[in-house]
Amino acid sequence: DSDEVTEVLNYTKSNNASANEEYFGAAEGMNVVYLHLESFQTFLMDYELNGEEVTPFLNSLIGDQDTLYFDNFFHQTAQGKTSDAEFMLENSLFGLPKGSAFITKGQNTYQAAPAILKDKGYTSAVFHGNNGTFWNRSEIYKSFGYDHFFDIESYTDLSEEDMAEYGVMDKPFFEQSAPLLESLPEPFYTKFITVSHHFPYNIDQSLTTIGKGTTGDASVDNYFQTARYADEAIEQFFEQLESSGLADNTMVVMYGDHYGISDNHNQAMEQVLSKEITPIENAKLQRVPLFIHIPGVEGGTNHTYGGQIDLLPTVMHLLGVDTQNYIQFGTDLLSDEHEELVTFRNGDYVSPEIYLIGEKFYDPETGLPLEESQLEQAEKFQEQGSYELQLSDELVNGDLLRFYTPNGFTPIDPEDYSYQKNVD
Ligand code: GP9
Ligand code: MN
Repeated sequence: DSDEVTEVLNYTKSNNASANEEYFGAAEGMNVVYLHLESFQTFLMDYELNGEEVTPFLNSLIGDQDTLYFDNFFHQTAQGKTSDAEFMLENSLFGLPKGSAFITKGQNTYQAAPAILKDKGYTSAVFHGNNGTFWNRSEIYKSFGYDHFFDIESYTDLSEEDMAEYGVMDKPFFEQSAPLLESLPEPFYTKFITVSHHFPYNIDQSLTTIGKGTTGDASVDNYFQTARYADEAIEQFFEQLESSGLADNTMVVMYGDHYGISDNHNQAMEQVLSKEITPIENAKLQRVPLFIHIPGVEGGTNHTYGGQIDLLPTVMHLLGVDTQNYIQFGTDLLSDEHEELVTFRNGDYVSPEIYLIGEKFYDPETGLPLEESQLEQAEKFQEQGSYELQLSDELVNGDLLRFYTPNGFTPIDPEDYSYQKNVD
């Protein structure tokens, strides 16, 4: 009830990180495009397979003048995989410890990004070349306030070669999305969910431009080929943005959704990385790339520790939207007040100086158990993380946003939305 929501609100308010003046509003009024990079892990960035870059286009954006790149950004997903990543980035709420909130909590009240931006005049849309019902998207997107959902029905001109296991291959997907994107009124807030770089990473060999890995573990070896294909598809999308004239006024946010190679494949991964995969290395493998490309903003590599829960407040501040009255568990990655603590769904965490993995505290530099003198801080982080998970779960399980409407926010009625045939 309203007492419970007050406890949550008190916490998120006290945890709020105020915006960095240098970046607040840097993308104000711009279009937003999220590219959901299926199964991308940070180890791929700048990785060379037999002397060849796997992701040359994404690599070229690291150090690009308009692109911020975060190399200590972690996924925080659990069983809900892709849907957990989406849930966090739209709401800055944690996914549930079991199952997928997309499926079990699709009818809840949310104050998600599309709804927040609707009040600022934005139109919103998701593009995804799979069945709209997968992960219950066609329901929960209504509760998020998405105006349009372009699912497989919107992609008509397809040959067999254009299809991957989970939908349209990324190149035809982006190509056929272009006219749909260009037809949206500006400013728009959009998300493109890619699928071709998905486990077990099968791809028609005629579409590949790099060899396989040589570990003997098929999914690890194939992973490089579909990553290269996705990298080319992303480059194609950037070219489309240029040629449509949208590029100058569009912020592009790209994030890896979750690991692509699970720890069942660590033996092969030891060959790939030429090092032993200790618990600390395994935690570091949970890093996923985050790029924020904003025309006219000075880029560079940012080493801040952060996670998917932090993306929403970061993007909102870039758009010039104050977040302190919203219930969001993350904090702006660009704020001086951002706390570098990334809590995983199982209660483990990483931070620049302390990792908690399976009830053991480590010093990530040395790999050794933590010094006695740092235990107080380590336990403080642990308590903070578990309190956040607990509050987030109470909020989601109790559908508590029903009892709280932030000032200036117009509540969403899912009944106002229908995605059939995607016409108004
Ligand atoms: C399916 C796609 C894959 O539509 O988003 O989801 P995942 O299996 O990665 O959770
Ligand atoms: Mn996924």
